Amino acid sequence: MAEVFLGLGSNLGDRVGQLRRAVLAIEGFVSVEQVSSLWLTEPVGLRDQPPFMNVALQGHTALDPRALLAAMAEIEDRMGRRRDVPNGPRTIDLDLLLYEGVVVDEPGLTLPHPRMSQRRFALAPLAEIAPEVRPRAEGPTVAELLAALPAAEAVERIEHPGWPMR
Ligand code: PH2
Ligand code: MG
Ligand code: MG
Repeated sequence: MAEVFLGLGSNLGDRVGQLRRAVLAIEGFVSVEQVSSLWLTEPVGLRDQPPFMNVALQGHTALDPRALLAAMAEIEDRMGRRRDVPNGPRTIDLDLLLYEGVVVDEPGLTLPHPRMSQRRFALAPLAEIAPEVRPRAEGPTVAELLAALPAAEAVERIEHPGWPMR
């Protein structure tokens, strides 16, 4: 079993409900051990869209990275994710941030996630559950990456009656 870290985001419709549904679906193929708080985050990239809710989770899986990505994409499809606007609004976005020990850059598979080190909405939830993890063996920890980010887009940890899920 490999340890994996996923980032989840939603900025359309019932954001918390969709994040809950996504975690339940992910549990079909990842043994989920930790889920972060909910973070309310300012949109990055395409700025003129609703605020996101982002979370990170950690678990173990028997799937290899490509099979895991395919299973994640199937959940996105099932949950009505449309892919018309790059970086645009989405009901659910599931990103594979880290897969234990794998550093790779191939068509369709880049690990660690190529933009996670620049994104506060990915690092802030991840730092809650995995501050000491090093995305690259000799590189900085998640907490160090987060501390090194310029203060740009706003992120805020929020309390919500539907979170944590259990
Ligand atoms: N995802 C994007 C683009 N911009 N901004 C925030 N705050 N959160 C996201 O998850 C996000 C984003 C593309 O996947
Ligand atoms: Mg994403
Ligand atoms: Mg994505």
